[in-house]
Amino acid sequence: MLNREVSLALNYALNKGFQIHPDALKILEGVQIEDLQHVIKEVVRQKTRQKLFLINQDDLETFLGIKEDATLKSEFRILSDPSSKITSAEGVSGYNMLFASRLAKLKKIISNRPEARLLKSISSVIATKSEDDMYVSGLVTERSSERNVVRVTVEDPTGVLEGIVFDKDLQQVSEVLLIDQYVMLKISASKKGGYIIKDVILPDIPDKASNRSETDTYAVFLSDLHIGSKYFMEKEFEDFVAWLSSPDPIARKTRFVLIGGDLVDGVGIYPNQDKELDFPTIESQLSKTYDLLSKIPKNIHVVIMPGNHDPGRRALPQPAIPKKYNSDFWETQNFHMVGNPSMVSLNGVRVLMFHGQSIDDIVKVTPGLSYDKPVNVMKHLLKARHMSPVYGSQTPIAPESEDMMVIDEVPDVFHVGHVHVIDLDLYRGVLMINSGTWQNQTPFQSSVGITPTPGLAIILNLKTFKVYSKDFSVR
Ligand code: D5M
Ligand code: FE
Ligand code: ZN
Repeated sequence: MLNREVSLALNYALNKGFQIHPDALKILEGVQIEDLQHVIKEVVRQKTRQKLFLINQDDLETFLGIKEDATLKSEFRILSDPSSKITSAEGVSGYNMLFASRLAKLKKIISNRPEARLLKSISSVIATKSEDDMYVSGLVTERSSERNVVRVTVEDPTGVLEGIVFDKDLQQVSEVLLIDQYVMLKISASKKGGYIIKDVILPDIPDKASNRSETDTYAVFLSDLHIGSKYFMEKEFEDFVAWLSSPDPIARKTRFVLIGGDLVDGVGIYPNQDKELDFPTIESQLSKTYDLLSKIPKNIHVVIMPGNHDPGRRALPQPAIPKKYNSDFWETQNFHMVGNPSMVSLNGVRVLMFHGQSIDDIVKVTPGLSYDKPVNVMKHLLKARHMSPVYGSQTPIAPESEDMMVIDEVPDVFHVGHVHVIDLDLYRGVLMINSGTWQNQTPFQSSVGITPTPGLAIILNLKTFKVYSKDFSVR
């Protein structure tokens, strides 16, 4: 059904003896209502002068200045994806391999630091009993604060060492260490026995200039659609998808849409979820999702990564949403199904996508971090060079032989979701984006005090790194 304004514009042209190509009609539908009459009259006037009585897509695009830019680059590549590497090692030996891999990978990362040359194994440090400064590294196994001191215990394959932090500034760094996170410690043996921690060195990321696209191509960052939930904002999301086909100059240059997990609300994810669902099965939720996403123009790469509400497996790393639930996603040319976490390249800009499940564990135990500032948690992950360090809390972690949650390569953009709150910041040249949600506040979220920022799309110019947000929420 054409809306009234488009019908009026169409009739105006038909009455002047014009034919209108169906593709041109699509463009007219995207023009702002108040501009329609002006646009059609001008195009008719120009074409009458040329004595050409067919109005096609090209005429309108030229007039509106939105002609598809053939020089605009849109190169998509998947740089890393856990899906094919998932082996599902099992049990205790699996976890031993996982932690050995974590230690080896992070030790390699920290080896760029000058102090790393002085690293000794924990057993050899214990054996020497020297009062000189020494360096050890390992995974944090305990951390406690009491009576003005902070204690930290680390473990490497040779042994376990507990140290005490007296320095106030260093206590602040130590207090936010996460269990199972990798650290390097500068220590010395105290005269009374035990060890004093004199420095805490994190793997961290180096300061660097980011890779940029050669052309003004745009990418949109989304997550947490929760399709199937009663609280999914269908109308707003449809408006967003329609905007991608509109004459808006940024929409015309958008070539990437990244979805960072929780596409669907899932089934049996939380108690009594069935009462909050519009679509009661995974299959119906995914088919609704496909209907909505397949309206995204075909010249846009759509990257689809799972979250904790999507099917596949719950434990990290998660494989891409399996084909057996809905093969359409896998058979659509411009759709790219990736696991969680994945690194993709958009015109050379490297984007690390991670749903963000571990944020729950980290917020719970870390002073100063909260759900309303998710980028601060993301910065913590970048410093730790690990996306989900804490084992045995809320976030399930699979016993893989390789720890794929280590941040091996430093991205240009770190895209996370899960928290349902839009947030942005820059850390050492890395643009951190938390992409919010398309689900209204749920009763659960309101009971735990989470105020989401739904219905906003974050849009990045991949050349200038200028960030825009577009609000589709109806207030
Ligand atoms: O997560 C939606 C939001 O709810 C996000 O901010 C995390 C938060 N969340 C999820 N589970 C919990 C628990 N168990 N306690 C506190 N906060 C939580 P989503 O993954 O979309 O359900
Ligand atoms: Fe979510
Ligand atoms: Zn989530």
